[in-house]
Amino acid sequence: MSLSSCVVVSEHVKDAIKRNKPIVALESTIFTHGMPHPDGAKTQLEVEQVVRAAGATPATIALLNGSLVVGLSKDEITSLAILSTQHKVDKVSRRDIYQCIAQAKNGATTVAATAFIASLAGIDVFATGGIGGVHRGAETTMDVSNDLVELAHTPVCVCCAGAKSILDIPRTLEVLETNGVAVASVGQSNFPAFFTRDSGVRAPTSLASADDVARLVAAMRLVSRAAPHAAHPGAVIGIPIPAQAEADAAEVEAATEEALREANRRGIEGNAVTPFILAEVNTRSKGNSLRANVALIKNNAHFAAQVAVRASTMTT
Ligand code: PSU
Ligand code: MN
Repeated sequence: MSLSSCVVVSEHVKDAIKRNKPIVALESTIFTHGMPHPDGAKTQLEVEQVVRAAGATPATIALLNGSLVVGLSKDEITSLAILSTQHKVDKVSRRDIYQCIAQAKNGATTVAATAFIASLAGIDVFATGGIGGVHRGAETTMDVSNDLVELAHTPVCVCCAGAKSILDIPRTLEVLETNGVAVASVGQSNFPAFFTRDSGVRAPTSLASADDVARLVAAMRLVSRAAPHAAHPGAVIGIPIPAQAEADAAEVEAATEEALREANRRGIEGNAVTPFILAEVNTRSKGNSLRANVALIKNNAHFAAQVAVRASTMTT
């Protein structure tokens, strides 16, 4: 193991970095642990296409044989998805990275691990479905996603559809505030709720367009450059799911309640909670949650690509 094999940036991403072209980082847990097979791999390849069509370079991030890879190829995305059906892909958040490298394993990166690896490669615009957050009942379980901690010291702008209603959204926003993370909703005053457009909770800032978000990214770059040795927080941008793709809130809520009870009954814990709930909600909503999930991730990828394109003209 050497430093050069630790972080591997693929040729197309290297080229985009060298030429100061816009790049959008994409995570891998969403398609290995967040969606059933083969929908996950299919969606990921389509999401990459959405990014390209909007003029940016997609960089899907994962650990392959213990290397941190930035910019998976189509074949690598497909084979990671297949390996995950054989339980040969770990869900990797920050705490799991060392062990995954040490054992030369394959790992699908969460928002936290993806943001960290993206920032190592100098990429600071990132699209995903939803971020992890404070779980319901966290006042006793203390289940707070590592995503919220990583974003406290990693200046990456995460474009997402908010946080799922499986989470406690007001407390998630509280912890983001505690951690100094910039939070904004797009086109409305309330933070979105993943499957539905409105969480009922006001976002600290509301921005009108990708242009406004690009200006925020430019400011984040400026501050990071002003104090290069300090840690800097990132940003979470909540983009509401398109109205025509919005799920039936009552149906998803009922499915979520049942899934949470089932998780409790089966004693599901730790990093298995989020994948379990996502799968249960999908089954119980008869695929409606998956359809909404696919639509919103593509919408976020399109938005993030526009942000990356605009931001690349604002900073050098
Ligand atoms: N939320 C989703 N889909 C996902 C995830 C969250 O709607 O796939 C994944 C992301 O990778 C996120 C991770 O970073 O779950 C959070 O897991 P945990 O709650 O264990 O921190
Ligand atoms: Mn957790």
